[in-house]
Amino acid sequence: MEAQVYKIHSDFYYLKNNKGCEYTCKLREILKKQKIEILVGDFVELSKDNNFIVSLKKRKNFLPRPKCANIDLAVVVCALLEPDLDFIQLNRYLTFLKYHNIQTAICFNKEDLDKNLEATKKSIEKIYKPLGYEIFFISAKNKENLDILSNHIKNKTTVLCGSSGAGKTTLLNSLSNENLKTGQISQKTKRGTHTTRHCEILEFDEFKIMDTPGFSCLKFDFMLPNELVNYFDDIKKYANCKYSNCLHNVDEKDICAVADNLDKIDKSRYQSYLCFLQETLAYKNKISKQSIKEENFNKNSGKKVLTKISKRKRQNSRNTQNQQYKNLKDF
Ligand SMILES: Nc1nc2c(ncn2[C@@H]2O[C@H](COP(=O)(O)OP(=O)(O)OP(=O)(O)O)[C@@H](O)[C@H]2O)c(=O)[nH]1
Ligand SMILES: [Mg+2]
Ligand SMILES: [Zn+2]
Repeated sequence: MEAQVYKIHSDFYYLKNNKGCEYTCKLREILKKQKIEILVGDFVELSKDNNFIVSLKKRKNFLPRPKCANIDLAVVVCALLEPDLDFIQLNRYLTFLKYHNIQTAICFNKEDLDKNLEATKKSIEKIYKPLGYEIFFISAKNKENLDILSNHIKNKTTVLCGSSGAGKTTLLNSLSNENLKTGQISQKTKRGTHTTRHCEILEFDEFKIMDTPGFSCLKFDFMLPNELVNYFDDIKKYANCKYSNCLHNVDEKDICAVADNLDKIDKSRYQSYLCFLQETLAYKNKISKQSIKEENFNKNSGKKVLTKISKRKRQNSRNTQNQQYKNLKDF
């Protein structure tokens, strides 16, 4: 029988089939041996006695953070205030989701706290509307403007992403009349206090929604520097530079076409690009060193170096994905 994982807690997997029957299962040893990781949202096959997960069905997509699979829509929730809106963090989520090819909307929450709401809306829409994002301004706590959002998530499996304290659980509670635990913003750090600890799908008549723990340490330490611009449409459209390997981080207008058009690119978007670029450069540096070390080790130990293709060419998460698909096929 097929069922979907809606929660994982230590070694236990909580599942529901399409008739709404619930099961608590463990993983078959063979899946553990094959290092197949089952995520919330995965469709799996159960053993005859319904006590074990025996295989994983092919995924439509997946996210390594928050760990979940088979997502129709990601909604990035960010607070306008308390904590202050952090554009770099927001762009981090958006870039990451674009990399994973997941349709994304942005929900700007806590509009009740913003005294200059109209001006805020204008400046935000100017940046994110041209990028094609569906944008919502809401107050999850006061249940303001939730209609359009609930319409947008109808018949979809939606994952709520965003930093701790943004109001993801409050939003889920308001959309569904649930009463999941929410947390206060710390007076000291002005951040959330990591109230939600697990990823979980909640199923309602018209939608499925996943609450996730907020996290902040998402880094672009899996991507090569020249790839990053592909996830910044607003920068890429000007990236017709003198040298094809330009990383658009030089301040020389006759060399970099992006530098030449900086007045047309939003400052915080370009700042985010430069920030993530540093992380990709650090990654490239790290894997270059590693592959030189490995090549030297192989030479010194008399091993034949079979391939000159260094790890530089590889991307961790895509590799992991391919591996998982390969494991599935091998079943
Ligand atoms: N003023 C105001 N406060 C809100 C709103 N939405 C959420 N909050 C408050 O923000 C705090 C954090 O909300 P949560 O829903 O726990 O945030 P979260 O994103 O789930 O946080 P984690 O579970 O830690 O990732 C709580 O004190 C909420 O009452 C809102 O629309 N307006
Ligand atoms: Mg929460
Ligand atoms: Zn350039």
